[in-house]
Amino acid sequence: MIPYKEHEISSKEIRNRTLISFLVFVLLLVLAITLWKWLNHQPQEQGALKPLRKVLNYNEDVFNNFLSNNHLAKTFPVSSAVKKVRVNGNIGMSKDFDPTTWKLKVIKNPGDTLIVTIDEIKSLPKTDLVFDFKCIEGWSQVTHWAGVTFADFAKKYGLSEQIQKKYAGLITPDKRYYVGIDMPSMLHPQTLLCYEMNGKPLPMNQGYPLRLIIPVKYGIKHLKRIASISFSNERPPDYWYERGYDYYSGL
Ligand SMILES: Nc1nc2c(c(=O)[nH]1)N[C@H]1C(S)=C(S)[C@@H](COP(=O)(O)O)O[C@H]1N2
Ligand SMILES: [Mo]
Repeated sequence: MIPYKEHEISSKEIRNRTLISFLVFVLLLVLAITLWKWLNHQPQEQGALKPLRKVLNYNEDVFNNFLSNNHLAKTFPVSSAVKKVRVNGNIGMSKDFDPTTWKLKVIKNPGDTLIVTIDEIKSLPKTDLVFDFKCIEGWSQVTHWAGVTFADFAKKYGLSEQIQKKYAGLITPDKRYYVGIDMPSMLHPQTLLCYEMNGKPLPMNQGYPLRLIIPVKYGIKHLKRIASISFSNERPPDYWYERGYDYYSGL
C-alpha cells in the first residue's frame, strides 16, 4: 500500500469547488447552444450545411488520396451469389421507356456523339464479377454481374482524349437520375458497363439493357438504365450529391 496523507477538506473548499464545477457547466452549455445556433444559421451548400459540407469534402480528399484505384474489391465464387437480388431505387426508371429502340449515347465532345448498340457492347470482351454490393442504407448482398469494363470499352472506341478528363457523367433516358464519377474510378478494372445478372440479361427493374456496376463505390453510384455518358473536368451533376451525400461515395 502506498501511504497517503490525509487531508481535511473544509466545507468552504467544498462550496468553492461546487461553484467552479457549476460555472464550468454553465459555460459549456452556453458554448454548445451558441455553436448549435451558429451551425443552423449557416448557408446550405449542395444539400448540406456549409461547415458540414466542408467536413464531407475533407473526407472525400482523404479517400481519394489513400485508396488506390488499383486496389481490387474482394470477389467471391459464383456459387455464393444470391439468386433473389434485391431491387432498390427506381428513380429515372419511367414506364414509358422503349428498350427496343435503346442505343447508348457516348457524348465525346459537344456535337460529336458516338452511338453504340447493345449487340456491339456484347461483342466486346466480357468480364464476370461477383462482389459484395453495398448500399448506403446499410444492406449488402453478394451478387453476380457481367459486362464490358469501361476501360475496355474506352480502348475499343478510341476514347483516349475523353478519359483524360476528370469526370464522367451518366444519365437515365428520362434524365431523372444522374451520377458523376471520377475518371480513376471509371477506369478501375472492376467497373462495368453491365448487361447481365446471374448469367441472364438484366431484369427490367435492374437496369435493362445497360447499367453501371462500380464496386469501388456505394450503390447510389451504380446507375441503372444508362442513356448517355459524357466527359468533363467539372463535376457532372449528381442526384444524391445534390441531396447532401458525399460526391465520391467511395468504399
Ligand atoms: N436509375 C436508377 N439507378 C439506381 C437507383 C435509382 O433510384 N435509379 N438507385 C441506386 C441505389 S441507391 C442502389 S442501392 C442500387 C440498387 O441496385 P439494384 O436495384 O439492382 O439492387 O441502384 C442504384 N441505381
Ligand atoms: Mo442504395
